[in-house]
Amino acid sequence: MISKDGYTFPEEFVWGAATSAFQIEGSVDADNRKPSIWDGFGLGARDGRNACDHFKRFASDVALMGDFGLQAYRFSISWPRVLPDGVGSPCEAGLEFYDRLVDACLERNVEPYVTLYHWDLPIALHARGGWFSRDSVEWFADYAELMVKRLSDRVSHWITINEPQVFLSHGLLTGDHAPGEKHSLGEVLQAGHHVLLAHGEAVRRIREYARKPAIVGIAPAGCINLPSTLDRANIGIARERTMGVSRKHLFNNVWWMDPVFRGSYPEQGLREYGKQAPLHLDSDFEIISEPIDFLGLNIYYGHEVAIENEKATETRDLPSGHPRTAFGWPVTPEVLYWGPTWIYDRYNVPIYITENGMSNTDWPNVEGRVEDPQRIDFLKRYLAELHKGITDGADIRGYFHWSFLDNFEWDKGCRQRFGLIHVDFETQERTPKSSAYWYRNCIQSNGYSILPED
Ligand code: GCO
Repeated sequence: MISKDGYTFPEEFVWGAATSAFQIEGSVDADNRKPSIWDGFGLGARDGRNACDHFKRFASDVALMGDFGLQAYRFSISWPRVLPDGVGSPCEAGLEFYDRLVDACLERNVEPYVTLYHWDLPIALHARGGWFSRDSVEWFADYAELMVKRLSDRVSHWITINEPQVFLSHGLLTGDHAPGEKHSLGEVLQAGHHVLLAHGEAVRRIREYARKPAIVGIAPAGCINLPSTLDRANIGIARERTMGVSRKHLFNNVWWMDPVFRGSYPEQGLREYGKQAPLHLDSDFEIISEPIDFLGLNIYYGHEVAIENEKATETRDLPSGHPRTAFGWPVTPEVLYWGPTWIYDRYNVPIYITENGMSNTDWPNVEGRVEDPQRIDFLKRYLAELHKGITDGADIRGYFHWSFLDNFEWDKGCRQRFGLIHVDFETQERTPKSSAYWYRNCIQSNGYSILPED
């Protein structure tokens, strides 16, 4: 139990919330915006067209962020809104939208954290090979340069790429996300190499063109394995799995972080992937490992690992009554202790939790209020574990709750509600949930209020 005396998060700790362009903006046909790979894919063609109508309602949404005390807001730029063809002539109206969004944030003392790529690849670039083409490196770097030149007099914090593991795996291996293709692991790892190169080139452009000192990061999302008991052997195997590569999938941490922070793919990963490993030039890693300032971690839940009969087993099936979110994800608060702790120990770079949250079956009650005690309990438990990680030495600089608004959850449409603010997608009415009031107190007390009531 955390003692109340002197309990705080670090003085400069940043409390925020996160969204992404395609999940909230809507107005997919505004001005000269052209489609992304998500516009015509699955529920993107229906629920993504309006989403939260944020393109039109951004001013009142940012006012809500200010009312609820957010210190920072992580949002992404819609690449096809500012560069309809992905490259070439920018769309001035699209750029002006982000000018106005950033200005609204600054007016409410909400620090903007800008993600450059949150999955909405312009369809025109997909048609030219997308991430499979090594040209994607220059396409993305030119886009990054455009945005830094436009916003860096007011924006200091930049995140290049959100979750390469997820958009590459779901989009190009299993096909349940846009563009809905099924390629070989080797082909997708080659595309992943181009994504890492694009990250590095973008970092170089940010450093070259930023009009005030830029603080740059990347936000991968790998699997965190959890020890089923706290004995050394189980902790050891959980750490080994969390910091290792499985040839079965892309959802690991080190394959995507080692090139950025250590300048090479991990040896164990090269052995695991074998012939599937991407072709690359040695000079590639000079680009990919262009120094950055922080590592964003998107962490929601973990899988337990145990040693049984001297063999590590992934005990996926927690007890059937174990708390789960509306998505069916297990509530595993300790993931915010073990994940940042092990990852910080390997890379020793400042960490932001750039996403953490839960989907819930929220709706307004007969009095018109949206009560979400589960999300409040979720926050108390996860933040207590995060605090323990900080106390044990991990340099964790901030926490962005996913998400500020209920929004479009990719292949699930708008059914999975992650917001602190409820959105009625028919009327677009916003209703702060009880968790939004709780989170405001948490921010105002720099975390003190997460402590269990006496
Ligand atoms: C992700 C994405 C978000 C999701 C969120 C809930 O982590 O998958 O960054 O866009 O909406 O995580 O699944």
